[in-house]
Amino acid sequence: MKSSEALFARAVKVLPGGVNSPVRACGNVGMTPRFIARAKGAHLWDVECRRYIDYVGSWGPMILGHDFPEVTEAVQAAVKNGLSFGAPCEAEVRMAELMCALVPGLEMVRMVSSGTEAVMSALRVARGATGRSKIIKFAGNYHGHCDAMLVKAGSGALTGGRPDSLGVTPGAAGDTLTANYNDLESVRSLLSAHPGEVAAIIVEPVAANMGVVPPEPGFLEGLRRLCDESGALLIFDEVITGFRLALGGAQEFFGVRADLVTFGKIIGGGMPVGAYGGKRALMELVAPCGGVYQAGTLSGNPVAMAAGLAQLRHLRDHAELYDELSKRGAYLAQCLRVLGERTQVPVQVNQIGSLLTVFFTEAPVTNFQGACASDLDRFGRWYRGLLERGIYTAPSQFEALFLSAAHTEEDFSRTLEAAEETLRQLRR
Ligand code: HOZ
Repeated sequence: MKSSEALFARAVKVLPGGVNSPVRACGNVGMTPRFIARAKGAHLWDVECRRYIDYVGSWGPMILGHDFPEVTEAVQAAVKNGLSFGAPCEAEVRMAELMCALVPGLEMVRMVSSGTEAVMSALRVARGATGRSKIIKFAGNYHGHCDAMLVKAGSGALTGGRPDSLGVTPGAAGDTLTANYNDLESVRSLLSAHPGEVAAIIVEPVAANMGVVPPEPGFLEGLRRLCDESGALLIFDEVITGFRLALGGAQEFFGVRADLVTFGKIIGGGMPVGAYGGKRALMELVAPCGGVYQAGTLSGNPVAMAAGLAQLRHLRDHAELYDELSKRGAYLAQCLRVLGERTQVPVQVNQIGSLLTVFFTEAPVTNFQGACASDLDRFGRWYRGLLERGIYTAPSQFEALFLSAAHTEEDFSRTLEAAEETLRQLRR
């Protein structure tokens, strides 16, 4: 029989760290990764046929669960007509129409193949539109791995303890300014230190790559105001929150409008997709309409579009799912807090909608410093304890747990049982 250990031993010889994306290597939680053979609904099976309740959901896109029939059938039908044309197809028009109908303020959208690509392109549009160079980002926010965004980055960069990457030149990072999440004053002082120079403020409207840290009341509204006053554009990176927090993403959820929005994997239902969009006047700057160049052979790929369309249509037609997911998220978070008290392990459970993170610290986590105060040794033991008990979560303190519509009450009670047993072990 195959084993994850044997596959990993082969993998490290031919893939850096044995993986194609760092966090999943599981090194920081003192493990080697499980190799996954298949997935269905809320469950994953590894190559040794062990079953797990999945709270990673491919890092967000599987909001309806794995192998969701409408999505799988749409992919199967599309595949029969060809895998890639490198030419326009009807599905990409339908996809853009649907996204513009569902997302507030979205008038035009450009499909790309990943969230990283979406962000780097949106930044280029912002610079092209304003004629300015500097970008403000927030410590612990993660916007993919384009050079300019690997400054105090969250997610895998933070997990590996290197929020600033090697290989990024001072030139590429020199126009990136870093503010503190949930701290408008830090943004104001950067804007006053660089008058007329800031092209955009880019933010994860709910930070989910330093663990989940929701915005404090007034924070996003304040960013909107500061952008309006300074002439900078506001970019919401909705790679995680788009179509997850609400059908219209964080803009709908918080009632704050961004100028440009980036999307990622969720709009592909599990296929590799991203997109960026916004007001017509901004998006008409993109080639071939305007002078901001951006291109991609796989952009608008017919199979990825078919998967994404099926998922977004289902979400549109069953929008009540969002309330249900939020209730389940709040229930799980509350139960975990109670378990923390019962077992006397200090936990902070941050939750919003179907996103959740357990931090191991006494103080509420509202920013990067707070997230970094979490006890990482405890987190590692927490991760391993859950995994041993069949619960598959992100192998990093600085990522989110994702709930899906496929999780059942039985999944939750098994999860809470595993959580209680694990927390009791953490006390020692
Ligand atoms: N670190 C990324 C999620 N925020 C991707 C992790 C992966 O796919 O391994």
